[in-house]
This record gives sequence, structure tokens and C-alpha cells, in this order.
Amino acid sequence: MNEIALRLSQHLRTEAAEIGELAAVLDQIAVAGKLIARELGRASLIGQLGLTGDVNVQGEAVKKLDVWANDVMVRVLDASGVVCTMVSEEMDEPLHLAERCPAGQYVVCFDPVDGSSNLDVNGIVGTIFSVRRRRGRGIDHAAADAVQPGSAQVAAGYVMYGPSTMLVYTAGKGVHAFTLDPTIGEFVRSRQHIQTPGRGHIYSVNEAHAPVWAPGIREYIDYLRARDPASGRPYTARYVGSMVADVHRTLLEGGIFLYPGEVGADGKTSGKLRLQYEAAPMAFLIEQAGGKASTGRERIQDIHPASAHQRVPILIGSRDDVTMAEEFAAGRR
Ligand code: AHM
Ligand code: MG
Repeated sequence: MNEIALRLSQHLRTEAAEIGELAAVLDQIAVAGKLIARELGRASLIGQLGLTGDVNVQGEAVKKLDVWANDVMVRVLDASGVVCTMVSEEMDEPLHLAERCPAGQYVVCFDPVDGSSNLDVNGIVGTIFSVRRRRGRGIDHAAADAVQPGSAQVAAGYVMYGPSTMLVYTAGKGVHAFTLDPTIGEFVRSRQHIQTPGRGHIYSVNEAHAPVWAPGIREYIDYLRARDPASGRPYTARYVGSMVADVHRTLLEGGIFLYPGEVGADGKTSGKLRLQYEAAPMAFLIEQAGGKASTGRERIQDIHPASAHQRVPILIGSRDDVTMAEEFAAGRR
């Protein structure tokens, strides 16, 4: 028993002087996390696994839990009273709550159940969120509010549904982790001011896509696999296929997680992971922990989204590992 256990709600109360109404947004996301964790825990028993039969705007088969969790996120954020625009992987268009605009200061981008290919095998999934301020006032600003660069984030994080449920967030003052104690239904602080090691020994990537990567990325992975004990190689490979789980491990243990771009016949590179609710929030977290996140060419946080569901390549993790990956990607090594 941790005698000095601090609940998330208490922690947010002490932060409220600095983060203001953002505390209400984070508190509501914690509520959604508890509801989603409960549903995941019994999903196979109540027929919540499997597909709805629909296909989303991104051409992916929609799962029942994706839709259910999206609805939960929309309802809890609406109830916060301070969110007026939402962008979700599960909604084709941004959702603008015009009636909230007089008071609603925040735009929240989220992926309600990320890594959902793991759902049917009882694997780890997560909810990723990213909070920005509204730029303008009035509904006419809503479209611009929905596409802001990662550098505009005021908070970001994820809830990870693993052996325990964890909420990890930053509001620009370090990265803090809370673990759900199911016996009291509360997130309790388990780590403060998490720092990612400057260099790790794990790489995490779906290597089946190696034939469509740029040559520099293939050379980088070959380099990590080569045996050279003096420079700490070979690295170890770990890949869950759930960004939250793979980034969480990288955040704590260091190393690098990559989802490199696919180089098409036209020579153009396209990523898989979505900028606004996958790449940018993880980039904010990892930078707050002393790490780096880039596309290989530019810092993730500097990218201005061209559209709500824009995809980007991503290299994220320990500072030295990401720097080396960028050098390989640029052909400088
Ligand atoms: P999703 O939002 O449809 O679940 O897709 C995102 C997920 C990430 O969690 C994970 O890093 C990646 O897709 C895995 O993709 P792949 O199966 O191609 O390796
Ligand atoms: Mg996702």
C-alpha cells in the first residue's frame, strides 16, 4: 500500500492555478479512461468485440469498440463545458459544438481506441489525446481551430489499457503517470517528471514494410542489428503494433519507435500514423521527457496540418537514437 498515494483529481487541483480549465479537460479524459477500461475488460463477454460492418473515411473497417469509445469521449468532453471542437479518428469531420463556443476554450483531438487490431486478441490498446486552445472566437474560426500544429498543444497524453490502466500526460511541465487502482476507481500518481534515457537499446518497427522504406531507413535498421558490442549493438527488437504500448515502453526504457513512410512509385513518401491525434501528442510527451520526434526530415511539432486526418512518417524516442536515425534518413551516415 502506497501511504502517500496522490489521486489524479488532487494532483490536478494543485496544478489548476497554472493550467486553469485544462484541469477539467484532463479530469474528464480520466473519466472516459475508466469507462473504456471497464468496457474493454468485459468486451468479449458482452459481444462488444468485432466489426460494425462500416468503413471509415480512411478506408478502415470500423470496430464496435471504436464507435462506442468515440461516443464516450464526445460525451465526457462535451460535459466538461470547456471544449468546443473535437477531431477524432472515428469522425470524418471535426465536431464543432457551437453552443459551447462562448465558454469553450479548447480543441481536443483524439484516437479513442488506438491499436485496435489488438482488440480481438486481448492485446494492449490505448486512448491518445491532444489539447489545443481555440485560436479565434466564433464558429467561423472552427475550421482553422481544428488544424493546428503540434507546437500549439497545451496538453497531451494517453490512457493505456494493459495489465493495469495508466494515464500518462503532459501539460508542458514534465510527464506524469497515474495508475488506475480499480479497488477505489481512482488514478493514483505512480511516476512524476519521467525522463527518457538519452540512448536506449530497443528498436520498434513493423519490419514487414522494409521493402517500401527509403534506403536510409533500411540501412539504419541494418546498423542496429549488426553485432558490435563496443557500440551497444545489436539492439533488441520489440513491436506490439499498438502505438501507445510501443511509445510507453520507449518513453520509460528509451530506444526508438518508428513508423517510417512508404515510398510510392512516384517517389513520394506517405506515413500511416495520424499527425493530430497520434504523432503530435506522442511528440509533445517524448520531448517533455527529453527525447525527440521527427519525420526524419522535420520536427513533428513544427508541421502545420493540411487536413484533420493528415498522416506522417514518425521516428520517436531517445534523443541520440532519433538523431542517428535522422542522419541515416538524410544519407549522412
Ligand atoms: P489504428 O489507429 O487504426 O489502430 O492504427 C494505428 C496503429 C498504431 O497503434 C500502431 O503503431 C500501428 O497502427 C500499427 O500498424 P501496423 O499494423 O501496420 O504495424
Ligand atoms: Mg489510431
